[in-house]
Amino acid sequence: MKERSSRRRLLRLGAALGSGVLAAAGEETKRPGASLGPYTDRSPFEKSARWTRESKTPEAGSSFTPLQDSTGIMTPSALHYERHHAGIPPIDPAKHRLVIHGMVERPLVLTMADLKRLPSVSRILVLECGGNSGSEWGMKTAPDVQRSYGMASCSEWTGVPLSLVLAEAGVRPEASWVIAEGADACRMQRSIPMAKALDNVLLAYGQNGEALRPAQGYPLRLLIPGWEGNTNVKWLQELKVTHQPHMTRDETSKYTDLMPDGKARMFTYQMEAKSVVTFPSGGQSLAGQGMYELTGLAWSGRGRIERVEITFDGGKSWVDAQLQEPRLPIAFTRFRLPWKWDGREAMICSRATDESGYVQPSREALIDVRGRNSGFHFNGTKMWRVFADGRVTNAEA
Ligand SMILES: Nc1nc2c(c(=O)[nH]1)N[C@H]1C(S)=C(S)[C@@H](COP(=O)(O)O)O[C@H]1N2
Ligand SMILES: [Mo]
Repeated sequence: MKERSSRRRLLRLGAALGSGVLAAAGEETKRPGASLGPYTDRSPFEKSARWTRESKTPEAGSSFTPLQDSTGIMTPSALHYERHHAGIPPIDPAKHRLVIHGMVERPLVLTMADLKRLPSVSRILVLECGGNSGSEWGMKTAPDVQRSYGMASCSEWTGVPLSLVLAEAGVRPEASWVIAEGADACRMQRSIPMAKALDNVLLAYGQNGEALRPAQGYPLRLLIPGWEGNTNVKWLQELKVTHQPHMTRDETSKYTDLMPDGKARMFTYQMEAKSVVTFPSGGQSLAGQGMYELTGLAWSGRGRIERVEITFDGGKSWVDAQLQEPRLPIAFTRFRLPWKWDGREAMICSRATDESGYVQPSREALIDVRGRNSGFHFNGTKMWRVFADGRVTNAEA
């Protein structure tokens, strides 16, 4: 009882309960409400939405998950980020085929019905575009967490292990790569090393308890745990087994890292540990001093998140955040920390460590090593500045 009353005083929230408050709220809801529906939408009061980046052609755009509004670790399918190079193809699943050929003993043509008869697996996994946070390399960083870190989302994916289908086709011993191709207009292709293809890749048809969304690759996509989004070929129609990579557009001119010495890193598939504070974050504002819950998301392509540290003073001192269970490998991990804001300017940032011992670098340390030529694979930390009037911006603003 004592503890409860002291917590009350700490919060100082809410208006006093006067007569009429309950009665007024009651009037609108006394009549019968909306009826049942076959497929529901969220409350019309909820406005959280993807932000879409303008591109030269509308079918080659990206949309970003509103991480600032997210709760827990799952991304609703309707808010999953989208990235496509030639629009969303309208595919009838009854007509869709997956062809597996090349250096195999038994070439296969599989229907969706064939695939769904095979043993399946479900995994909660983060998917992140290799170009996520690309703006952080530049002098002018994006103003909020959605635009700077929002090309990452976390879903439960269901599908058939690729290793199972490859075993069925019988991979020849001299084969070392699988070339995946999408059925969209650009016929997007990526080369996947055989070791990864046989490890933990999914031919996914399910997302968050239902079929994939059209934007996510309906009816079939690759899901390559921990690897840059681009390799997760959507609308998957072909797997060609070969002895060399195809050096496709998206692994030569794009998704490579141009280093300061002019050489480019290629096939940098694995996404490194990353984290970002989602509250307080750029564009938000604090209502006044007192208690808040600082929160954010951390993830790593290498496995589990082991630790997230928070600084409030621009990196001079760090404290450990609480990690919400379950901490799944290669999934969003939610972190939280109760925070009493004293009304003074603060510089807030998170730093993640994954189970391999890898520590997320600061933006400055990353730019020191990799230069500024690269648009891809930015995993540096993100500093937010809280002003005395409660406004929050990125530190560079
Ligand atoms: N066929 C095909 N697959 C594709 C793409 C595409 O344009 N076509 N975009 C890739 C890129 S760049 C990313 S980041 C992810 C995005 O997946 P999502 O739209 O489900 O978030 O899909 C990848 N797979
Ligand atoms: Mo991407």
